[in-house]
Amino acid sequence: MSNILILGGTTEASALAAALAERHAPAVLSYAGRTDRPRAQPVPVRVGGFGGVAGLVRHLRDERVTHLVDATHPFAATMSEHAVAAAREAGVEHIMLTRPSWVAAEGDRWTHVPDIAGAVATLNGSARNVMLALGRMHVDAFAVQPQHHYLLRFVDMPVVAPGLPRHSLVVDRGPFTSDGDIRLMRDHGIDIIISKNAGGSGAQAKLIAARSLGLPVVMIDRPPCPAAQVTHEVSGVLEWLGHAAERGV
Ligand code: 3Y8
Ligand code: NAP
Repeated sequence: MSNILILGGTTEASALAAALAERHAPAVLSYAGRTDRPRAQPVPVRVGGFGGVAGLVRHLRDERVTHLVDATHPFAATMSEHAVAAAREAGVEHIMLTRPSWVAAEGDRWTHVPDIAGAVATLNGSARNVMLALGRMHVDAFAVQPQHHYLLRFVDMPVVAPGLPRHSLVVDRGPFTSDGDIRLMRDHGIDIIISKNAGGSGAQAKLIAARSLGLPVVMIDRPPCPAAQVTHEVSGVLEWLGHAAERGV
């Protein structure tokens, strides 16, 4: 009998949890605890770090986990590395459920940079209205470019005010819509967007909005992904679990 631990925090993780709940497969979804009110799930949820690789190994053993699904965000690189190492040490099956990187389409004006520092460097020069659609964790890196007016979008109201002298803050959680993001960009006179190459549909609206407004996007490429079995579909996880065979899906 499989006992599944999903490392969550993405649209795909939530979709997998729903599919497993439908099949009454024993599964727990794990959040780091970064947001105040994470989305409710149709399977039991645990919140908080494990305490590094050793902590995750202990958790896998104590909870008798048989299958570990890393469905975290492509930029959650530390969690993904820990998952591979801990699954190997604990002798637990492991797969990554992730989404393909976004690829620039006709009409996109993207500049690729390798990381946050690369994105900061593209903002040298005179003041602009920048949509910094990276969430909360990397805002301070942009303090070396204080000349711009930044539009920030956080999931929760921050306890400490963001360390950028000129900024507007929107508190909202995705998935977002392109109409909503077009309105937001027009209201704030945005002339450049900074984005992570998250992939998926939940954060894609801003790219569609940028394309229709003819705005440039600085696209931060993903950190390297650990060597592991990977699927881009929930069905790929169900097959890996052997559910597809059972239910003929
Ligand atoms: C805590 C769980 C679901 C999952 C929904 C997806 C889509 C909406 C779009 C923009 C980009 C950003 C951010 C974003 C999106 C989905 C997905 C996604 C981007 C929640 C969630 C958790 C988090 C953590 C949060 C980060 C932040 C990043 C905001 C829940 C809502 C910018 C990533 O304040 C903080 O510390 C927040 C940090 C990591 C990145 C950052 O650096 O700030 N996500 N987001 C998870 C946990 O505790 O384990 O609260 O329900 C999940 C989702 N956010 O089930 O519907 O699948 O990607 N999340 C990015 O893509 O750049 C917003 O504004 O355009
Ligand atoms: P990270 O930098 O890769 O991980 C840092 C530490 O956070 C991990 O070592 C682990 O702590 C803990 N952690 C991360 N994800 C966890 C999970 N799902 N369950 C339990 N502990 C977790 O991770 P991150 O980038 O901060 O992402 C945190 C969460 O936000 C993840 O669920 C991710 O899917 C979600 N998210 C992140 C982004 C993003 O842009 N980074 C975007 C959307 C959603 P211990 O070492 O103590 O075990």
